[in-house]
Amino acid sequence: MITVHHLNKSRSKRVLWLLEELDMPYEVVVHDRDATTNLAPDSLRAIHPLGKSPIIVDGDTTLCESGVIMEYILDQAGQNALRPDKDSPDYYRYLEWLHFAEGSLALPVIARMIMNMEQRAGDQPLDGYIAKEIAVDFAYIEDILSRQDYFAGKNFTAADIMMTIMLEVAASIGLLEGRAKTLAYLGRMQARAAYQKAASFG
Ligand SMILES: N[C@@H](CCC(=O)N[C@@H](CS)C(=O)NCC(=O)O)C(=O)O
Repeated sequence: MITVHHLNKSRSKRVLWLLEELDMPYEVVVHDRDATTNLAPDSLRAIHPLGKSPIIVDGDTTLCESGVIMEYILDQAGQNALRPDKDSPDYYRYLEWLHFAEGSLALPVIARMIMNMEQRAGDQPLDGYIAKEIAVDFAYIEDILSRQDYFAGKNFTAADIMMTIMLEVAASIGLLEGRAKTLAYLGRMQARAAYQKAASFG
């Protein structure tokens, strides 16, 4: 059985959400962020040298990186639920969004969040880079969601789970203001029963 090492308020909600959507059995070990630094505790480093969440353990396999973990779980599920068939025209669109969440969107969103916390908004050249990335990325996302219900097309996929968690962070620092389609999409995702079960772990 898969063990999910879950850090509160973190990307491991993606993994719990996916397992809930697939109705797969799993165990959860909860790790709490350090109250002062907000970083992961040493208990996560004991599982994997990077000490970051999510981490899963399944028998002899220990994996980090949420996108890879999503693919691993979908392979274990042994069906093409929650990702398009490989010969579908939506397949590479699905992979694009699955990777976009961490490969493109995470850096400007997380950097902006940290700069806001440290009251360093406006520091150049980083702030200029972040502002440009955020403007381009969220205009693109709003356009896609004005034309289709889900990132990979007509169906809900694991790419929606990857994207939603980063959109939540973006919403929490006001980056979705005025993005009506993106906000409506976020509300629909958060209303899913499997999302709510995952969110109940904190
Ligand atoms: N790209 C990685 C990012 C992992 C990551 O940065 N996780 C954060 C939580 S969202 C973390 O563990 N932070 C605590 C720390 O670095 O101490 C993924 O998608 O899994």
